[in-house]
Amino acid sequence: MPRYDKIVILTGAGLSAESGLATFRDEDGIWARYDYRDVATPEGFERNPSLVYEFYNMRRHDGGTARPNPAHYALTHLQRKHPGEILIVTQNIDILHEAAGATNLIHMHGDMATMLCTNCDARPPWIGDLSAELACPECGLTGGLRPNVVWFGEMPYEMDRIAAAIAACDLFISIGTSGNVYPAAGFVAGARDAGAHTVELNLEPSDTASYFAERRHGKATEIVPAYVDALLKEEAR
Ligand code: BV8
Repeated sequence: MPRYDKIVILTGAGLSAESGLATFRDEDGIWARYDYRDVATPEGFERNPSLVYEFYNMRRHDGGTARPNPAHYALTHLQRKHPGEILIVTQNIDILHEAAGATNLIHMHGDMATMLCTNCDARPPWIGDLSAELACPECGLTGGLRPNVVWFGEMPYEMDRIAAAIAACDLFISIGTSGNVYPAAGFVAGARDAGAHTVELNLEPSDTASYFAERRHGKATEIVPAYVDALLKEEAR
C-alpha cells in the first residue's frame, strides 16, 4: 500500500528558473522590469494592448527556446513510477512540464502555447506572435485575440478540480513559488486542513513557509530529484 495515495504538486516560476526563464519576484525578476498593472491585468490590456502583446510575445520567445531541467523530469518520473494519483498544478505559463512528459497537469494561470478569442471564447493553440491584426482561426474575427493567461483579478482555471484534489490529498508539495499570489498561495492551508503532509521545496523560505510541515531549501534541479528519489524509495520499502 503506498504511503501516499493522492499527491498534489504546486509549481511556480522557480521550477523553470534553471531552464533560463525569469522568475517574477527575484531581484532581477519580471516585476523588476514591468509593472504588473500594465501587463498582467485586464485594465492594462485595455489601456495598452500592444505593450501586453509585446510582453507575452517576449515571454513566448524565451519559453520557446527553454528546455525542461532535471526538476521537471524528476516530477514526470514520479508520475510514472509512483503507484498513487499525482496531479501537477502549475502557475507557470511555460510548457516545460509537457516537454518533460508530464501528464495529469493543470495550468491554473493559463499557458503561452494557446490564445484566447474574446469574440468567440475559443482557446486555439498558437505559438506565434499575437497582435490585434490577427484573425481568430475559429470565428475569423480580428481584434479579439489575447494571451490565454489568467491576469490579476481574473479567476484561475479549473479551481473546482483543484479544490477537490486538495481536499482529498494526503501529500501536498509546493515547488519554486514565493507564496505571494492567491488562490495558489492558499492551497497549503487547504491541504493541511485535509490532513495532508505538506512539503515546501524552494530556493529559500517562501512567504507561506511556516504553513509547511517539512521544508527543504536549495536549487530545484538538486532538491527536487533528491526528494523524488527519497519518496520512491519510501514507497518501495
Ligand atoms: C483572483 C499572469 C479572484 C501569468 C499572474 C488584493 C488586491 C487585488 C487582488 C488581490 C488582493 N489580494 C489577493 C488578490 C488576488 C490576487 C493576488 O493574489 N494578488 C497578490 C499579488 C496579493 N490574485 C488574483 O488576482 C488571481 N485571481 O484572485 O481572482 C476572482 C474571484 C471571482 C471571480 C473572478 C476573480 C489571479 C492570479 C494570477 C495572476 N497572474 N501572472 C503570467 O504572466 O505568467 S501572477 C504571477 O505570479 C504568475 O502567474 C506566477 O506564476 C505567479 C506566482 O509567482 P511565482 O511562480 O511564485 O514566482 P515568484 O517569482 O513570485 O517566486 C519564485 C520562487 O522561486 C521564489 O520563492 C524563489 O526563491 C524561488 N526560486 C528561484 N529560483 C529557484 C527557486 N526555487 C528553486 N530553485 C531555483 N533555482
